[in-house]
Amino acid sequence: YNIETGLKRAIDQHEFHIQYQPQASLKTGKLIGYEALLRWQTAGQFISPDDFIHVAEESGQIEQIGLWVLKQVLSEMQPILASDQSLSINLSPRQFHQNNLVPVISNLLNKLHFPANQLELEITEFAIVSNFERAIAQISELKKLGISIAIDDFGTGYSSLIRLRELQADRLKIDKHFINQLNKSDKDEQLVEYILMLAKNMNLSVVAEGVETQVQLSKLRELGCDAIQGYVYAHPMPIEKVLKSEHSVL
Ligand code: G
Ligand code: G
Ligand code: MN
Ligand code: NA
Repeated sequence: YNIETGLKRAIDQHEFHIQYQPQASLKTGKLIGYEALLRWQTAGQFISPDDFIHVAEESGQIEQIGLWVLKQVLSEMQPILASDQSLSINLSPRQFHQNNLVPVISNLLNKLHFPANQLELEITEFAIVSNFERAIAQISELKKLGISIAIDDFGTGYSSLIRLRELQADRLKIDKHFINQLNKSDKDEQLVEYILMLAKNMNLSVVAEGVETQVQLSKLRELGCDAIQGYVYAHPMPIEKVLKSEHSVL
């Protein structure tokens, strides 16, 4: 199966949909927002974004796909999202560095009446280090619109801590690899502790990703982490389920 060829038809054939994964505050235990996660089902099978995003990134198809995601997520969540909740959307490196990204997003927010201060864009460390000067400028423009910025997969991308300070990001998302190792590896526990200290020092809030167990949860609480996302709270779910669900408190 050729992914690039398949992707050419994916939008027109309605093969994409979005799932939403709830995030909870560790202070209040309450739902604070959702991350939008792209899903592709084609020829009867499910293909993971891990397997197609990089293909779309290299072929350039990501610009069109990314635009579809933005439109879809902002329009379907606009009537649903409560005013104290946030919505996070992933941007690939190429999409993030796209020239017209800021005006495109600005126009979409206006047209769809989506409040900019409830939108968070997730950018990987790689997108930042691949062109640091441009990343600073792009983030600064997005923030002028009122949008928040999260650094995704934090801890995997070797971004320099000093340079992190220049970025004006709002949140760090600790990669699930480190969370998975909590209570298995002392080194990873120290690393998580260190990331939390660093974040506090820079006034960044922290979300731990891929939290699966109560043990991880209480460890993160003890370490002062702000929020979590993971199967222990909720799995990614289709919009119909977001509409119907009454969210449990952690
Ligand atoms: O939800 P899942 O584990 O399948 O996601 C796998 C990876 O795909 C994650 O790293 C996630 O950031 C990425 N991803 C999911 N949806 C999107 C999207 O809409 N755009 C981009 N660029 N990446 C996405
Ligand atoms: O964008 P990012 O790389 O952060 O994507 C998060 C990924 O983690 C998504 O693919 C999502 O489906 C996945 N995920 C969410 N919660 C859990 C969890 O508790 N455990 C594991 N293993 N994966 C998770
Ligand atoms: Mn993400
Ligand atoms: Na991540």
